[in-house]
Amino acid sequence: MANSSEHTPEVLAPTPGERLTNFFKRKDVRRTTIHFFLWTALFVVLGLVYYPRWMPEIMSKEMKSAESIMIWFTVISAPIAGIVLAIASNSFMNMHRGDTPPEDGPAIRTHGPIVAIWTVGSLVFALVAIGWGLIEVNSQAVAAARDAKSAITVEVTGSQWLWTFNYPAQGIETHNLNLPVGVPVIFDVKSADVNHSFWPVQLGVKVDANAQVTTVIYTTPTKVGAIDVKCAELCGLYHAYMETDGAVMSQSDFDAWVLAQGGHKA
Ligand SMILES: [Cu+2]
Repeated sequence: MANSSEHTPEVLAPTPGERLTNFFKRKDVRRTTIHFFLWTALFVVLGLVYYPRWMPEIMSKEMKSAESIMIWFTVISAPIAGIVLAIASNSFMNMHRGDTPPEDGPAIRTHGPIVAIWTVGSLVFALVAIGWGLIEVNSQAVAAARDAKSAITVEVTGSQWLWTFNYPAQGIETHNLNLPVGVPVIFDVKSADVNHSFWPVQLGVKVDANAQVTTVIYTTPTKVGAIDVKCAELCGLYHAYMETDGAVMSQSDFDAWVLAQGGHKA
């Protein structure tokens, strides 16, 4: 009697390479891949070319660093947005063309290598962001210690819904944040009531304003120009209106402004 296996056609499982080749032969996959490259290119161009134009004016080293990380994270995350938008846009066009949806493949949430790639990838992103931040904060602290003698101190108080700036060495208190260019500034930040967050936008620093503890941030304005000061912590009904403005100006303009406020040279 012949072995029964001789009569049963053997079905060979495709190798991983063949599976991948077959996958990219599918019309929907090829279309989605083209969409993926288009979307990714768009976000890379947005990040590298348009982001710097849309960002607020860079008026300190800290703001330059903040801009750099935003640009690079836009570029790094472009392929991720590319995948999601490619699937969405191709599905939308399929619907428009009246194509039937392709057969659903096996679920990938239990696929070891894919889970490993996205877990490690996310971890690397998070570690880069944390490392970048720690290096930047540490370099600020080092610079603050180095420049403490020449620095100007501004005591910032947030209250519902107003910013108040006290310049102890100059003996003035105002609601507009004016600073001399090129002089390191130490902001001692606190709150008179609820939690706020002090954010002089163009200077690229931001810190919580708490009632119980004074927080300190440090920057050196590098450019003359207008600055916006906002609150970046939801603090009640008029949080959105808790903003003021100010300017980075030449030392002589700053001295004249201090005198006009009734203060004196430090
Ligand atoms: Cu607020």
